[in-house]
Amino acid sequence: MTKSGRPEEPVTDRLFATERQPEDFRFDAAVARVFPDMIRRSVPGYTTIIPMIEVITEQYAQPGSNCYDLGCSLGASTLAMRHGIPYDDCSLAGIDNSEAMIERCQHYIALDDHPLPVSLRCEDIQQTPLANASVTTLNFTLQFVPPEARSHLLTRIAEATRPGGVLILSEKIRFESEDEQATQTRLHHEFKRANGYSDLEISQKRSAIEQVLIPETLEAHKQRLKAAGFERVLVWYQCFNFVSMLAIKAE
Ligand code: GEK
Repeated sequence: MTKSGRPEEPVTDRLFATERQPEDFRFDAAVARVFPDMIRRSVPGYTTIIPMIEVITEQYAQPGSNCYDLGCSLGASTLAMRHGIPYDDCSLAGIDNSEAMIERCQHYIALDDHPLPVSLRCEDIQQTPLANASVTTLNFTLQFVPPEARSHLLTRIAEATRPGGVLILSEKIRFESEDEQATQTRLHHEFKRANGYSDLEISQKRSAIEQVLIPETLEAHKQRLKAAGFERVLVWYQCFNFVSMLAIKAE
């Protein structure tokens, strides 16, 4: 924080640029500080997905409903939802269990002058109360929830969703075929290289994140979303091993 109480300006992600002791990745203050740069240079399609969350929200938000951004980080997807919601009687909540993220997120929400109030909650999305939802977003967050807890969370979301409401689910995925897994992973690493990450940064980040971010196949996601209570699941975006799905509850 600066003396005026504002977060320091976001900076270029160099967290893995020098050799470091292996340690699991955490969403701490150092990560929160570089997060806008880190996610833009690491996740293919992120800069397309965010504005499309606004478009999708506009289509599926329902008057008098609640909208949730689960794992909101610094609020990029929360702000997209805020701008997409066409009703002033909706409520919007951004939830993240990283204090460092929520603290900075408050600042970004305050800088945005849209009138719809946003409530930010520093909570675990596995326990956070959900009700009367029309649009819920999990933009690259479910992948950090332990796999054995994912069904329960998705079932809670589906139960809390109104008829015709949706879940936007973006995830890093893995592929059944070893060949495809190797090719898509190589292309993702090339994307990171093209965005200025060195081989050392790519390999150290990979080791730090592999026990924390557990990707699953597209088929596993689709089946679980349907079992959780969504009628239809469609992929609306894919670039390499990153996808975004729209899960729709029956009318
Ligand atoms: C964006 N959606 O910019 N409870 C609450 N938050 C969690 C949990 C949990 N159990 N597990 C992880 N998180 C954002 C990007 S980042 C994606 C989301 C990434 C939070 C974690 O603290 C982090 O802020 C976020 O989920 C994942 O559109 O870093 O690849």
